[in-house]
Amino acid sequence: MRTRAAVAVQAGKPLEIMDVNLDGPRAGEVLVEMKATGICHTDEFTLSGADPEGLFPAILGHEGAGVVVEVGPGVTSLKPGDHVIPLYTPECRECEYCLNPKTNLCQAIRETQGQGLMPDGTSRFSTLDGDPILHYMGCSTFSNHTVLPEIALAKVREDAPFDKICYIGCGVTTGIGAVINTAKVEIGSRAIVFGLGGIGLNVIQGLRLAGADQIVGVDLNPAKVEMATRFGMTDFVNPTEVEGDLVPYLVNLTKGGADYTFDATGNVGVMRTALEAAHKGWGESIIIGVAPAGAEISTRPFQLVTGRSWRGTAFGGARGRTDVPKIVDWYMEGKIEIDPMITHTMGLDDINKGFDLMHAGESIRSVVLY
Ligand code: NAD
Ligand code: AHE
Ligand code: ZN
Repeated sequence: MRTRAAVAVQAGKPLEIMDVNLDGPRAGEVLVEMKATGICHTDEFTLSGADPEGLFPAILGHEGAGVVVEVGPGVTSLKPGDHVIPLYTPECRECEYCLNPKTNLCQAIRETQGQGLMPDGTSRFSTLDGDPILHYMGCSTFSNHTVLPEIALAKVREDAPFDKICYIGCGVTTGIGAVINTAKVEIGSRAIVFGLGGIGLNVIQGLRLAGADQIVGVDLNPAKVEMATRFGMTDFVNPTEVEGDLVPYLVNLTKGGADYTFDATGNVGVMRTALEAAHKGWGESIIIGVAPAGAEISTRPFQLVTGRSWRGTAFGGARGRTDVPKIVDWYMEGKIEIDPMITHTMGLDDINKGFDLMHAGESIRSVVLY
């Protein structure tokens, strides 16, 4: 079939909106009509050329929601008409990783996914001239139609609005999951969240759900304060307004260091600050942010010797087919909020405006409506 997509033709260049060819679903695959997709900082990270796995030309986007149009041979858990959220972290329920309760990192299709290909090693997308276009994170939600493996789709309730639940495909689940699944934050904890964007605000929302007593937000952009306060931030720190080193300032503010700190910036200097602002003896620092090719983290080993731990999380530790439908329920039941964080919507033709708003620090989440 022919569909319309925003194609990343080259690193550092705006997306090009064009008609593309899309082959139908093969064995174990599903054709989905996208209804909405969020724009995550990771899309910008890959488009910028900073992603060591970044390949071009590709159709980016990994935060979508849509409807099943057709299923390939052997697909049993989905049928046309089902409402779905694509999963960049699939859940096959069979691999060594899925069978280990310590991780959500299903590896069943990770190798081909990282190469921009479907599990059989080929792409379903091509230009109208027949040149292949690569998939991205196994999702390619910046296309009106896309093909995904069955194991990379969560079936969700049909009364949930696509333009809001698409955000559960990455930002909401990553932020809340980092608190609940990865850190397992206890009631009464003190926490610091670095970066109050689309992910950090959901960490804050997760901390409030978990019953944290103190939720410190750190960001260079004071425009983020209002929204972060609305979601539960108790203290705001702008590093540019702190005299001297940020670490002792934060340690003092949290009465000895935070029980949990979260990096949602992708800046390795911030990651070090986050680790060192965690409480001596027991503080845990969780890395969420994705850092550019070649970047490395460092600290004095003494920081770990004296009881702090450094950890990371992908997709908030969530097992997508199991957990995503539950998070959609939480939203529909009013347990979590999404609507205020979706600050801008646009059509696919204007998708580059969403990236501009992100660069300018003016949006939390932009959502493309098909
Ligand atoms: P965003 O652009 O919406 O937000 C980033 C925020 O960080 C902004 O508010 C910005 O002002 C702030 N910031 C930047 N530099 C800072 C600094 N030095 N100190 C304090 N604040 C600073 O981005 P997002 O969509 O929220 O994504 C955040 C990070 O999380 C990105 O690196 C993204 O790639 C990553 N991410 C990771 C996962 C995962 O599964 N691990 C999932 C989604 C996103
Ligand atoms: N390709 C990058 C890493 C990118 C990365 O860490 N992606 C996160 C999801 S970010 C969503 O917005 C992730 O899930 N990582 C686990 C995985 O298997 O990719 C690089 O550095 O090579
Ligand atoms: Zn994302």
